[in-house]
Amino acid sequence: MGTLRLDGGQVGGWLQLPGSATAELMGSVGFDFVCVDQQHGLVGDDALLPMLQALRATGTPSLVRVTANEPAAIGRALDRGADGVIVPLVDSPEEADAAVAACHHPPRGSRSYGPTRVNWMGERPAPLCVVMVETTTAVAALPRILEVDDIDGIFIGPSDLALGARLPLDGGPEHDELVASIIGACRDAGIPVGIYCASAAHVHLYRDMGATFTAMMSEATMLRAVATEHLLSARRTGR
Ligand code: 3PY
Ligand code: MG
Repeated sequence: MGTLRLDGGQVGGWLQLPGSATAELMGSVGFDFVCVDQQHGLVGDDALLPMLQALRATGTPSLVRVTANEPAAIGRALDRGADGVIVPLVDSPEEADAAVAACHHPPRGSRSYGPTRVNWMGERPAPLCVVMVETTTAVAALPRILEVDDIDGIFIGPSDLALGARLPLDGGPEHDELVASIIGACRDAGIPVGIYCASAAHVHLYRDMGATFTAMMSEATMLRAVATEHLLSARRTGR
């Protein structure tokens, strides 16, 4: 079983469709981790458990992007055996501290003790708490967010960031500058920093800016792109 690390150029996969078979398939590809997205993906709590089991069977560490910065959502993902969580829309040090607290039992945090599955999974490292910076409010608060104890990583949401900053969704120089400033601040603070990538080219772009980890677009996006490409190619007249 691989250990979840986010500080050394890791490239992750992203799952939005419920199903243990696609989770197992993506786990078999060799990603450094795979994130199951409960915020914008279609994965409810009942589908989450078999997906985490499938990822574990392939030896791939798992992250879950939870629905919201709420202790119940974070606790349910961790009780099902996620190696860490990505918490969306964290705007302040107080919200970041609440996310960290929800990941850890007392004395560090306030996570409730209920080791149902975790009981038979054996000894494991403490779960990682990754908070998302994806609003202009969060960018303004970033220096103070980075001072919160026990944050294991920052994850940038490029689309929400663009919407909030009134920038084009497909990026551009101003968006690049904004992302580079977030990455630079995280690197200066010694905190792993990652970003969601719409293509392999974006992985290279953001890695060159200093991102320590990246997550590639979801299996749903990949499937649709490849299906469309094959259909267009099949319908093309001539060869
Ligand atoms: C964003 O781009 O806002 C994201 O949350 C990516 O998953
Ligand atoms: Mg987002």
